Amino acid sequence: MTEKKLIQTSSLPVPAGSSFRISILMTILLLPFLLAVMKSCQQQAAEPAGRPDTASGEWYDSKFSMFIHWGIYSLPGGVWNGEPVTRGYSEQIQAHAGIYSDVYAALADRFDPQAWDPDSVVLLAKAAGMRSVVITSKHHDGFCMFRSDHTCYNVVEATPYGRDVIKELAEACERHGLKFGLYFSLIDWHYPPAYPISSHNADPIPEKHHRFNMNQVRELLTRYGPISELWFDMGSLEPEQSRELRDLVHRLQPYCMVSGRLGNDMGDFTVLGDNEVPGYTLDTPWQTPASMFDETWSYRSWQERGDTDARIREKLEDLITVVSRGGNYLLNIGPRGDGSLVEFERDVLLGIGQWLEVNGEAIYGTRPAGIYGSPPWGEITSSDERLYLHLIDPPANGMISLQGIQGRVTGAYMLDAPSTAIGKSNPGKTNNKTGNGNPDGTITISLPAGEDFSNIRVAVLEFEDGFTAVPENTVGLYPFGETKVLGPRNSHKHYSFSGVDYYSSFRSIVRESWTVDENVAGTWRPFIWYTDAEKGRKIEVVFPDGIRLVELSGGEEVWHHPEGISSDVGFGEQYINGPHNMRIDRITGMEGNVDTGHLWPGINGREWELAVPGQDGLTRKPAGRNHCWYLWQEITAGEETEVLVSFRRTDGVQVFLNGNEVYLHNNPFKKDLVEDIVMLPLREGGNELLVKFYNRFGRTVEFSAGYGLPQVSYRKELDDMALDGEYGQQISWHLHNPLSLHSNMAMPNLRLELQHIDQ
Ligand code: H79
Repeated sequence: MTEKKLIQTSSLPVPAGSSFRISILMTILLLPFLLAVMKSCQQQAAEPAGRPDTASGEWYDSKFSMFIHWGIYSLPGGVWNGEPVTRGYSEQIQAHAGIYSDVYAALADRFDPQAWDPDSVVLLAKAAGMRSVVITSKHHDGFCMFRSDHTCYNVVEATPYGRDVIKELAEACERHGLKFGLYFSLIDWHYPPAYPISSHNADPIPEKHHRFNMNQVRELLTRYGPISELWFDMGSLEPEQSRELRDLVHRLQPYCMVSGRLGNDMGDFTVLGDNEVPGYTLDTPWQTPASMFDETWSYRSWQERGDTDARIREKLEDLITVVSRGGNYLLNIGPRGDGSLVEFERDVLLGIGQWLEVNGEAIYGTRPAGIYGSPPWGEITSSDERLYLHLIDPPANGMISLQGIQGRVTGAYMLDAPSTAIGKSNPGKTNNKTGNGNPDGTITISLPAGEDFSNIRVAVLEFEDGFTAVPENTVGLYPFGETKVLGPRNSHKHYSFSGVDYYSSFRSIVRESWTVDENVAGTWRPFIWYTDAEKGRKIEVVFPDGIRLVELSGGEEVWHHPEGISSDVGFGEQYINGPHNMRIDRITGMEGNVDTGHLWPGINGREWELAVPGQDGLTRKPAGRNHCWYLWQEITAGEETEVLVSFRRTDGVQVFLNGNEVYLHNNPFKKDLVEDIVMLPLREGGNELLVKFYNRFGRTVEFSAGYGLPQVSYRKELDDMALDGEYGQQISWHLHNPLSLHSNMAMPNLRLELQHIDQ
């Protein structure tokens, strides 16, 4: 089943209705930041080879590539014994039609694709505006489209065709100036030491199979010239296996980008779900793999293809949306078993190519605009001096207003007709929200009247000296007498996509930042606050005047409930509900705001029951893989206060307080039991706690939400921070030497207190 989701920006602890905006400066600063983190991660790794900055930079800028699913499964094309196989993808027909392995392998005897022409495939990719081609070197069926010394189940030795498909396509890419990448399945239905076929394709990889994969990856990276990306897929590897494969690729080809489907956050770029278009911007290199049809990746003869123009439009919108959130779009074709291309797919690619021919400037090399969420009329990409407004659904009156953009617009025109000026009003740049001119940073444009906007067109805004997208959730430091607190409730979150394997991946927080909404100057004394959840870890606190490397230890103890927690907080019964088949970061029918009222009296027909914990406080419930249990509790507070809760659990936890997500984390090291300590900001009166406990690898979920832990935070002074009065000054923090670029910070209770020092 292909997922096709526009995930709503999940509820964050901010006032309802506010939309975040982040500074474009942040976005511009982003790439060097993540490259630096990448570097520091690699310094930590055992392997000496690092990923040169240019590799991820070029990869990040390329935006659009061709994916090809082609193998011996293309011969039956989704038909077995004369019947269409409707279950599963056609590249997995062996599993879904229940074909004996010797019968399936005999397909190779018939593989003689005389219509395959690598040059015309590469030229099609080029005409589509794609910057690289990524082909299946080996899919789950284990059949290799390259010559291998480690199995003769390969195109050169086992087919009448007898030619090395990977080699010839690599050469064609080289000839026509496109980059070349390889898909490689980590599972294998033909290799006896591997796990047998399962329904989910995410089994562990036995050691012997892992060695086999290592050997084949070595072949792929030493025989076919430069490989731009190695697209590992599926399986569920141990952290050490993922690391070993990643290090092998880095050592053999320092410029090759590794896909996140390798698991355990070992990818150089992270890969979202198939066809998943996220509703949020990610701050690390990422990609959406997209199939032409939801039902299959490889050729399916009986596929209903529908209207070409509608498909062009759909894929173009996804390309634009992915790019506006910082990602790359990898769009698939599935050639026939004889090597010919499907005309429909070719036409779709050519249609996208035509659009890019005119509008490519708004795609290649661009960055997200730094405006959080999407405007109602489309998407925005940016370069240093320009904003590109992709008009997917422009308003009938042609009036578009952009809020929160600071900068002087010196030109506005349609990208497909640069001589047509667009009406604009922009009172000019201001550096101070209390200053003159354009206090809200509002820019209004009126699109040329009487023109056709039924196809996606791009309006360009040109700025003199660039622009700043002013975040809406800025923090103010006036008046100086008050203590200011920066924390998760007023931060801007920087996301990646993290996980142990395909099924356990979720939106991770890799950095938090705050933008000062005034051009203030002066000196502040900063105090970092942390709890036992963060104790012992190291963070980098980035102030405008430099970075502080902070070890979270020592400092003064501050007790939150000196009279005892139950003196001012009341805890209701804990109710539980489950099991539900639910991914780690999804909530039944409630993407976006979680109104727990919807959960009563039951969830999907299951009633709530009282939690009955064992001696150790843990509730144990049977749960299949990817199943979860919910816990609900009412907490009443005499006044606004904070309580520290200890959550013990197995593979994942997602915490909502009063409908807002306050915490989400997985189990990166596959421990038997993980403890998270989360500070809940309670409001006066009733509060609703809803927690989702997720199982990935076990047979039960074990969980508790307890309040018996010491209600203490630690407050530690940092070196003074100086602000120089520039507009848009930023403060941020991230982990020092994280396991990887994508690792969840999982530090929900960090706070920064700022006290102004009178000079
Ligand atoms: O190569 C493509 C897929 O064949 C491969 N990844 C992409 C790029 C892939 N293998 N497994 N999965 C993706 C995830 C498995 C999804 C499943 Fe189902 C959904 C397994 C069971 C439900 C749909 C129906 C696919 C198989 C049966």
